[in-house]
Amino acid sequence: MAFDKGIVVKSVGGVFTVLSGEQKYVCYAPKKLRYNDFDVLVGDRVVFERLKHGKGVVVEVEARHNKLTRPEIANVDVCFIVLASQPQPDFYLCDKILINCFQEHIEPIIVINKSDLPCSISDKVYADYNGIADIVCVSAIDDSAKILYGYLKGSKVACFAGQSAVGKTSLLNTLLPGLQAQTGNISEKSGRGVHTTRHSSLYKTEEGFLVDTCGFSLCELKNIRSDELRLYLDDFVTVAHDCKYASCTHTAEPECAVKAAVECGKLSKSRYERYIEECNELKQAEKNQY
Ligand SMILES: Nc1nc2c(ncn2[C@@H]2O[C@H](COP(=O)(O)OP(=O)(O)O)[C@@H](O)[C@H]2O)c(=O)[nH]1
Ligand SMILES: [Mg+2]
Ligand SMILES: [Zn+2]
Repeated sequence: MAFDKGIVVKSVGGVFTVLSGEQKYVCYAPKKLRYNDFDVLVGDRVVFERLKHGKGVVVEVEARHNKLTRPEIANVDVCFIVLASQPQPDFYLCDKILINCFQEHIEPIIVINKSDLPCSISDKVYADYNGIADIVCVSAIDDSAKILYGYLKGSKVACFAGQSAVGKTSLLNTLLPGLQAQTGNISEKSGRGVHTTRHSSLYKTEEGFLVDTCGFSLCELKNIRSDELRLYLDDFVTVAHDCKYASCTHTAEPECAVKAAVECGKLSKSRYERYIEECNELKQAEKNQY
């Protein structure tokens, strides 16, 4: 028997396309691999038994380092958080995606798209996010977006996330010339509707892989408690060592190093204000649970 390793790039009705080297195999998975968490997902690294005629059987699913729910996809390494000067950036959403990336061990890259247009947001983006994530300026209508391939080196898997109309689909089309997904403002509202019924696939690029559906689940905060939110903001965590209380939430506590850093301009004030708002939002949601 011949065993090979590969990555699941497509899944439709229990048929998995596994890419191994340059070769694709049409694979099935025995039932025992297909219960709950062991279900085989796009993005899974698998061991499969090679059969004749390009077919195979998945025999093992490697441990996942994360799993997104919308789309259902395993082992996402990188998230391109797309912003543009048009439509006006939603930094609040950007923060949420960053928090989710931190929680899911995904490397966030802030992508300022539409840099062919007069751009007024890069100063603001650098002021808020410099040191938290890499920041790159690109345009989906020229070759500049190719710089994003660099983040996929080592067969990494990347998805796009961000508000509607910033150019996520356009960037995908630029980076995957064969894909030609629909651009515009087609029913992408909150990611429900058309897009959830579609199957997500991985597309191999010159370097790693791109997910063809945006990471909608990265746009909402889930499973994070208001008093733990502070632990998911990298820049706050570094400074918080000097807070008087180890459990300081940087709100009402005395001798708070985070608040001091905001006062003296070491931490972004607007980012702090959004943190407070997110905290309150989570607190409210916690209250509503009871
Ligand atoms: N000028 C310019 N327009 C862009 C760029 N990227 C996307 N657009 C336009 O912005 C609109 C929304 O793009 P789309 O890719 O559908 O955004 P999505 O909702 O984030 O997927 C479309 O009209 C695109 O043609 C860009 O880099 N430069
Ligand atoms: Mg789109
Ligand atoms: Zn504090």
